[in-house]
Amino acid sequence: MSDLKNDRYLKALLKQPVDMTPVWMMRQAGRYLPEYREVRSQAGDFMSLCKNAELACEVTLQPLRRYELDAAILFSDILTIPDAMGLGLYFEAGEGPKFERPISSKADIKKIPNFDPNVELQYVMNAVSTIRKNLQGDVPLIGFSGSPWTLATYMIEGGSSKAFTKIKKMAFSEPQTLHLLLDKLADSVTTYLNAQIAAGAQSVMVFDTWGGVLSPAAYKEFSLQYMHKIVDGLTREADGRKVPVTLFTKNGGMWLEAIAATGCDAVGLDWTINIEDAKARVGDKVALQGNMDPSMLYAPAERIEQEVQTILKGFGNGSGHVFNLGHGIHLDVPPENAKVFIDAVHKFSKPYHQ
Ligand code: 1CP
Repeated sequence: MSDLKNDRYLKALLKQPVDMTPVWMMRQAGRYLPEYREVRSQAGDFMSLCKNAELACEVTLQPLRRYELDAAILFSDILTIPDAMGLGLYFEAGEGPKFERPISSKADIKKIPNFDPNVELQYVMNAVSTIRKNLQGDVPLIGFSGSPWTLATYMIEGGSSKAFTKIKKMAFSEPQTLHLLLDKLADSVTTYLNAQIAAGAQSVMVFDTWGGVLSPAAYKEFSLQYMHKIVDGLTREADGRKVPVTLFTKNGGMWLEAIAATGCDAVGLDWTINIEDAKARVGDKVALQGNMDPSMLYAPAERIEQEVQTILKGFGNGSGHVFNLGHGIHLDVPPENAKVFIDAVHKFSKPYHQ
């Protein structure tokens, strides 16, 4: 069994007793930190940073040097899978991710090559093992992937989108074609996450950033079904410890019961639902991760502390809560405000664990 100096993040995901509520931040490594911008400019472009295990490790550890975080998250991106599928990922300055060869037909999907995560995505596994080694057991390492639906939005739209017209057109006029792609993605995500676990990830999270743009029926058909398939195929134990799985659908508050029924260990919440209501609905089945509005980090220290206390009170006594933001930290947040947030979680949560 691996020795961890701080395992309260893994314990909370499994609803085992902890001394205080663990906390980490989605996108905790990134452009709001000057030391990240420095390494990023050294590396050149974003993908070169992801492909250099030493530098990816360095930026993963940066937020842990500043803050008392209870977990580290692999520095990489969800779009490594479509890149390995040959779509030609690139980043245009200020424009976010783009693909040279987006998917538009059944023929395109049939042409997608099968890939081995330990070959085409070996750079990710190198980053995982390098980070795990350098963490020296301080805190657990989270591995991650995008959900099949979220990955498919980028692959079909050709980049970021607001209305998702191309993928929805495919979903509603040619559903079998989209299912072919989603099924392939579910298999790829499963082997990719299992490879991350084999390389040293101690917990995994699936980011379904765009599942919430679907109707309830379409969400179940095109997103949740495939996340369920992934949960069923994951390695759930490594190094003599459980490997907890977290599913996060942004804007998925309406569907918590269905998400919890997949057999995942934890459900990620954005800020559009009260954690107290979420706990009443699914808290006997799964742990909850979340859920402060990331924009609260623009507020004065007292307001941030007040919000942390409100959310802690909403969850109430006992284990099963991993504190987080409801989505990624904004890139213009003052780094000292993130410290106020993290310290407040630890400071104010102790009474709930007595
Ligand atoms: O310019 C830069 O330095 C690149 C910005 C950047 C960063 C820091 C991108 C491009 N990706 C990342 C890292 C990243 N992406 C992490 C690292 C670990 C950490 O959390 O610290 C993670 C977990 C992701 C996951 C990711 N990428 C998601 C899911 C989570 C979420 O925020 O919703 C999504 C949707 C992406 C796509 C993506 N990659 C990059 C950007 C700017 C985007 C978003 C584009 C969009 O809004 O559509």
